[in-house]
Amino acid sequence: RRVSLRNRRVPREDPARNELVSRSLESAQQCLFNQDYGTAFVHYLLVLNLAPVLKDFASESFRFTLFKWADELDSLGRIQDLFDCYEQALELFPTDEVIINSMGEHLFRMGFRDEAAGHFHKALKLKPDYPEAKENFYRVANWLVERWHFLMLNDRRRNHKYQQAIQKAVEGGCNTVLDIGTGTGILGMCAKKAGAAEVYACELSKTMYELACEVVTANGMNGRIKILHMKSLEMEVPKDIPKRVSLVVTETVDAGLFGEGIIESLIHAWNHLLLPPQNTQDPSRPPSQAGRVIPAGATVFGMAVQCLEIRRHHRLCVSEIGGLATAAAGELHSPVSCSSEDDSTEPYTTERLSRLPGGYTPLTEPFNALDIDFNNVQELEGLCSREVSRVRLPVTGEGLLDALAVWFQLHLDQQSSLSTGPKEDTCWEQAIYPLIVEISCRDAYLRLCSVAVARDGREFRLDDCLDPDKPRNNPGPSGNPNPSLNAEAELCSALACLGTEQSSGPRDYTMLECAEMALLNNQPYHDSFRRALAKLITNLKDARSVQGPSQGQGLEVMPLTDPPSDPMDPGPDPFYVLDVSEGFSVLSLMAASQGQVKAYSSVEKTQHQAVLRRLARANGVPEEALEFWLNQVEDEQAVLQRPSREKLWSAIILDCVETCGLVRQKLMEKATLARCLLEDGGQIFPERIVLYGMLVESDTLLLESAVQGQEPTLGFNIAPFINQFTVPVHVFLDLSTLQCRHLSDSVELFILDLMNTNANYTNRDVKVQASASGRVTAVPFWYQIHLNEEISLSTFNQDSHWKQAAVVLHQPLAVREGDWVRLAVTLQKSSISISASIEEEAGETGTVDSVKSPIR
Ligand code: 44T
Repeated sequence: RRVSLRNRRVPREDPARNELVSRSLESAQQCLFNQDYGTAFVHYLLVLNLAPVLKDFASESFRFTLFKWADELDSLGRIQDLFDCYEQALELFPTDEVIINSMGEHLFRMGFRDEAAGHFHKALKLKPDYPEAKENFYRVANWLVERWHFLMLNDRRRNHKYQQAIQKAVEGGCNTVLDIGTGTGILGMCAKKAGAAEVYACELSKTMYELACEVVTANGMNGRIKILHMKSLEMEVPKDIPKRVSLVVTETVDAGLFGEGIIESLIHAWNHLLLPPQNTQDPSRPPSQAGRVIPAGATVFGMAVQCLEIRRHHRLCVSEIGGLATAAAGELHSPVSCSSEDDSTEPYTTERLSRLPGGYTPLTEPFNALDIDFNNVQELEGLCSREVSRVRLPVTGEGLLDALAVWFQLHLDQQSSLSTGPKEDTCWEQAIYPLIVEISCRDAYLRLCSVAVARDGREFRLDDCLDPDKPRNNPGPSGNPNPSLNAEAELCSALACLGTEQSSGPRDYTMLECAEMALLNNQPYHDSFRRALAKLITNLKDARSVQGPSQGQGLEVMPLTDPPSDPMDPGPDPFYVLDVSEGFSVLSLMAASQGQVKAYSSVEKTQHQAVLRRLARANGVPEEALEFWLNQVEDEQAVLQRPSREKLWSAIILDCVETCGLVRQKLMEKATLARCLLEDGGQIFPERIVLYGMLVESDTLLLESAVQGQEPTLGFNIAPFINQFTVPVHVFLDLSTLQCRHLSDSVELFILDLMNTNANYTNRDVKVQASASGRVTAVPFWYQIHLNEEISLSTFNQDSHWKQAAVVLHQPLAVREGDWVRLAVTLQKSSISISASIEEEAGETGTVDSVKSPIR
């Protein structure tokens, strides 16, 4: 689309400039035509900077050029250049939602999730109905405002206890307050409301900081609380706050207590931001002249547990996967139980023990692991250099030791505390320290030989500590002469000191994500694939043997040996199988082990490829039967375009459901492409997926998705602000343990046919009958994955590595038993939305409005 500049209004004053603009625009268009995007982009930049009046006219070609050039830069690994281009583009078009969204996608692919999320949010604010940005935003909103914010703000008891403690402190004389990690500003507002003269708050997350500013203004405290967008560790007196404060309030604690850096923050606060502590010998100093912290301290508890659910996410539990012996895989670890060079990995995961599918068995009583006084800076400073100590734990139940569960009590002040324990009615999760070695607990004591907790590439070994019979050849520098003394406090200092231990040297292991580990342990999954692949190959062999001679192929089925080197004797043509699963997958190897198959794996990491090679060797799969796709193809776009025409794929394995319970992005596009690359009779695995769902009433899901009005948040107006980050789809749900009432049977919601992508629809109305009366708050959903006509897998299954997801309805829908509910299901791109209404039956009109109940 070329347009002559003569028709455009360009300032006439400067003919040379006009000439330059005109020439550059022509060059830009010519380069675009020649697909020389880099040069086209530079020309466009020049044109639009010199003649902004052309922006409207050229915006579409400019964007097109930018995206093409960015993709090129991306595949060349020129990341800095890529982002520079976006920056330049945004200088010209600062409110262009398409450019902003696209930059977000690049950021996301590079792993800058928060920044990506910020871009999607911005694009969506500019254009609320922009579907691409919406889908992207929903997928990442969780990073921007983590879901626990909703839970914590909905937790009346926690809010109330904090409020009381703050109010008491302020009334007792602490009148200058700093809220560290203010989130939405709630604790700072409590202090102000209690009458504190000066209140400061800091928050490191940009999104949360901006939210806090909005919230504080909406609550009429604008200018009365000074909010700083910074980490408390960077704060200085008098630069950021005029003088030291008498009270620090904070809830910067995660499930493992220390994960948000509270120890470091408090040490810094005591040294730089707080007045000196009240001296117990000389209590004469008035509270306004002494510093203190809420919470005043914490007690950490631990408990050894057996838990299959934890085990299968952290270590390989099977000796055979889909017919392949696993012994040769070597040591496989989850990122949690194994050491890592990456400092950002934590030594624990978190789980709500009470909601673990299959439950857990305590193997010991809870033990007191550590007491910390947040008002004692010497103690805080000493914590990290404390020596590792030992503990003896009487075993109370027999079982396999899978993990240590850890939780804590937060002592807000002398009177009041909050507990995050597994038996508590709390929104908190517990920290899970998976243990590396499988140990049985047969008699009265744990028998541990080599149990360890690893962190940051170092290992904390429990062996010496826990085996009472083992001779102590190396008591270590602490050399505690009396191990029975205060034994429990010792394990804990052990926990507290995780990471300060010396490294026990590099070890030979491969790291897999928890979900990848659970996938390997998922035997039904692999057996199903094995059977489906075997069936396909048998069918194809039969088909070939019928038409065989005409194709010049042998009738006999021979195992694949060396690649046909002699052109006169091509041997039987192998069947080509491509596995494009994300992450680690052994499906390609399973295919290769069928014989007469040449399998391509899209496993990327060299360590993972090495595991597959080891497994291949150990299972007698010839080396050339397994290839790694990405070693050969630089351009990701080309992945599905091999092999050459005459060697079309017999099977392409697509990974269609993410662990979180959502359909993979671009699944249908991939299926369309894959279908074009299949040989006659070839197959895409799976050929079809069917979505199922059901009606449920679940308050838990509501509490996790939005702040439920003003009442839970101490009367402060917070909900409308943080609820901008509500997403309608909940992911990573354990449907089997979700606290909910089922209000219907499960019902088929949607079918995705991967073998005939044109046959798919995007909207569907489904009628489902309520089996009980109640309020429908959500529609959890899962998938039946059909590999072929006979073999299918459910993503809602005990052994599954998949979690489920749920659409939370915009407004709960009241139903009576027997009512018919109409679900309008939409699958746009790969994101699902569902709305529900009562199906009006003939003669029953007029009752519909009366059964709809708005949210509180
Ligand atoms: N999650 C709990 C952890 N911050 C709570 O940016 C419990 C998880 C949880 N700001 C399920 C349930 C639950 N200086 O906004 C955050 C964070 C900010 C700081 C300034 C600092 N030194 C810090 C440190 C952190 O503080 C806020 C709260 S952190 C609380 C984490 C419901 N899963």
